[in-house]
Amino acid sequence: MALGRLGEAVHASVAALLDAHPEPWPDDVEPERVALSTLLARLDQPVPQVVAVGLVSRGKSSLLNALAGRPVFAVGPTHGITAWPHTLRSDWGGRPVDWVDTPGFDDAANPEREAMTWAAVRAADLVLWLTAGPPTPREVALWAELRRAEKPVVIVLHKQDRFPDWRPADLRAALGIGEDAAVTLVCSQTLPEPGPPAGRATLRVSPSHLADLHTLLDSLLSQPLVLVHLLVCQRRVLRGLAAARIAACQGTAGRLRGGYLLLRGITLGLGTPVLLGLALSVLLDLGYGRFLGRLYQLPFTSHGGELVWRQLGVNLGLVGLGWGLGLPWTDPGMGWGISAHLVSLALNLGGGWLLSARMAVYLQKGATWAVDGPDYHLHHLADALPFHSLLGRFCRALQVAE
Ligand SMILES: Nc1nc2c(ncn2[C@@H]2O[C@H](COP(=O)(O)OP(=O)(O)OP(=O)(O)O)[C@@H](O)[C@H]2O)c(=O)[nH]1
Ligand SMILES: [Mg+2]
Repeated sequence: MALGRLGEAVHASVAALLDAHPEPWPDDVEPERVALSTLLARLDQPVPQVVAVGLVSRGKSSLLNALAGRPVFAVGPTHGITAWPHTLRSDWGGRPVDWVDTPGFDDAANPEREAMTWAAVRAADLVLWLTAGPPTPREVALWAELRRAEKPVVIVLHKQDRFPDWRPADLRAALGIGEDAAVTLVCSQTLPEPGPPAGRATLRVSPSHLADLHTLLDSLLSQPLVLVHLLVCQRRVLRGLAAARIAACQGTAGRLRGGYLLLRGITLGLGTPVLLGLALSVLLDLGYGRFLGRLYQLPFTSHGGELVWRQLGVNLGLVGLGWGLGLPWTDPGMGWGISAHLVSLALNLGGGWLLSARMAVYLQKGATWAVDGPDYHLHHLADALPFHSLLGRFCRALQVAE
């Protein structure tokens, strides 16, 4: 699917979701709903938001000044110069981009700053995580937290003048980042070239110190970062709604399962002829799935259905096995005649119970895989993006990480 058409399809699907869902939204989904409507509005004229994060004094403000081409963000040698997030819009190869500067995560004297930085991360489409030299324990923990934020991340090995031997492979090893992880590492430094007259706010950074980052951003900022962000957010909303609906329907779902198992037991466990048993097994299993889907208001999708289909097949096998145990060649003298019915009953109830568990998991996981759903769109988007690009890898990794 072409990117333009994909964007339109995503827009329509998200708008329909926001319109269709009756108020009030579940409390835990409400923040994501607000984020989703903000992102939908941003999609009309997408300006990517790039946030720089890291511990204090890693050079976040210096780097953003260099990228924006203006000394706008305050810089200083002491910790905690940036007190709250600031945004600056500038031009990148003819396209607008919003650079967001943030306070350091580890400003112990001002713990509220960390929360502000996480809020900026949640709102951003791309994260530049600045590190300088070998990671501290806080940075190791931070990597795990950043991964959970579901953002495309560029790790910047900054201050290369001070740590010239500290290379991406070293940081990968220190943080345990595999080659297949959806993250890109680049080296940079923004130490101004010597010689600016004292007291004048100048910004003279050698372009070669930022060359790799420039090349990477040239490619990333021309890709649909806002669209991907919107899809990730829609995914969280749909999952939240599915979980809330499933929790609200627990009582009815339990009764539905009880009725299904009772019917399975009565119709299949009492010496039913084999062909009738096989037909009834399929009808009961599919009928149960259909009712459960309606109850949860979740679609039947192609995603993750294999386990359910396999269980359906296993259940047919169990009907055959139960019937076979009741045949005359089994030894009636050992009381196997009655036991055969009990075994057949147990087999059919067990198969039914397993199917009900698998059906619930399948429906919940499939909540985002409908034809106009976010996982379906992310799947197509990943195909449309260059295979090795950070964004393409990010889209694919989201679906593998399930
Ligand atoms: N050696 C070296 N110093 C740098 C580099 N980039 C920035 N600095 C210096 O590092 C110090 C901190 O830079 P900032 O840009 O203020 O760092 P920050 O991460 O925004 O700091 P906070 O806002 O306090 O969290 C300043 O003295 C910068 O001049 C670099 O590439 N190499
Ligand atoms: Mg700063």
